[in-house]
Amino acid sequence: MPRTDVLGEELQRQLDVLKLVGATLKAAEIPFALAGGYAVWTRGGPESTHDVDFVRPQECVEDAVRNLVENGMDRVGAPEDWLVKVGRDTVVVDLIHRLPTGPVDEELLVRCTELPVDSVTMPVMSATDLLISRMLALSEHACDLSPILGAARALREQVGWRLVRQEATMPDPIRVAAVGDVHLADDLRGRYAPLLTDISEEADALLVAGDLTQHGTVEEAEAFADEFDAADVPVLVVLGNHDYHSGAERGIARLLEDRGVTVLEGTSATIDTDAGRLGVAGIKGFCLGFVGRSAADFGEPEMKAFTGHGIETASLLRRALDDLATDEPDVTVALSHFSPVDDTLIGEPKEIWPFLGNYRLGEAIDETGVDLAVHGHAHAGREKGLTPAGVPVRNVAQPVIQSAFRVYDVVPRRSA
Ligand SMILES: [Mn+2]
Repeated sequence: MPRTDVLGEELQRQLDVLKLVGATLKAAEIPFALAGGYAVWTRGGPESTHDVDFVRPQECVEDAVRNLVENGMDRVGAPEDWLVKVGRDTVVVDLIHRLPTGPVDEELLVRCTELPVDSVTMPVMSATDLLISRMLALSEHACDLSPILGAARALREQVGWRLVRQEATMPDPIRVAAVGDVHLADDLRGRYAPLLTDISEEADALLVAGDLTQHGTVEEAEAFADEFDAADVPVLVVLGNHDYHSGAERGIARLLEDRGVTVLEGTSATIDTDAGRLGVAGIKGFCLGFVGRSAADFGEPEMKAFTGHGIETASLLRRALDDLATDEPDVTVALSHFSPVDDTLIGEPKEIWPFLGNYRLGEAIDETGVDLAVHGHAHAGREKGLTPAGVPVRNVAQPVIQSAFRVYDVVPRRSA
């Protein structure tokens, strides 16, 4: 039975035009390929009654249109910045030079295969490219999944799914576990270790946002190291004000480093995970307050020292973040003890906000491409906040999160 007998009239009219276009471009030796619904149909997908779509490089547009007009087609409408339209009878043909994946180029055409389209053999876009283009064309305003699902089901064995996943889906997040203000001392031994044993199933790294100890003694730091030894992911910490209380902060840092914990103080570290490279810049930070209600670098030397230290910690954080950027992390986290924003302090008495955070830390975060800011210190604050530029901030003080840690998914920014 000739194929035409089983096809609808509209489909046959479109196929006739499609074959005319294919044969014309082939004869004129213009590089092209069949695209869109008819390419899917040619490869075994559901029938299409939409427009007829072809792709061809932008530099061939005039050549293609001239040849098609000489062969009985008409220009339709004005050219758009990604296609020109030609037509015959009621059938409209899109000649596309830019797909959602980018300009139609040599590489795309090389990936096409020659297939018979109702008796005319012509290059047809690869199933993988077809699917990726369709997925990337989805938007908030055009989100009909049924044609994609129909195509995906019919062409599943022709599709390079790894490429689809790579090009048309969100990358896997890097999973950052965090807690702060664990205030370890001998009385809390045995409390954390059992909860950290299998943390690698949930997270790629564990950040601790300061106040590891209660009174800042090396013995307490040892209790911390013993408990957090149980974590089977890298542990990165900053110290908090409690860890400075006994003047033993250097001894604490040394002990922790000896026990395999990374201590950040105006420094940064990177960790390569399955989902990409995690960069963490850390600083204890200091008091200062927030815009319009902050300590001023004015008056007594004591006041200048207080303010100056707050300002200095912020510039150290900024420098650490700048240095970190040269390691090209996929995801950047700023870790501090003091809060970079007042957003997460809501719940704390306003009178003490200047002692809980430092807006200059927030400015450093906003100016250096940070994806997530994590802090502690505000035991009565709230977990979630934002910097003025919209960077998510998480107050992971243990009394706030009420658990051994919280895990945050941070998605790598897509490399252009
Ligand atoms: Mn604390």
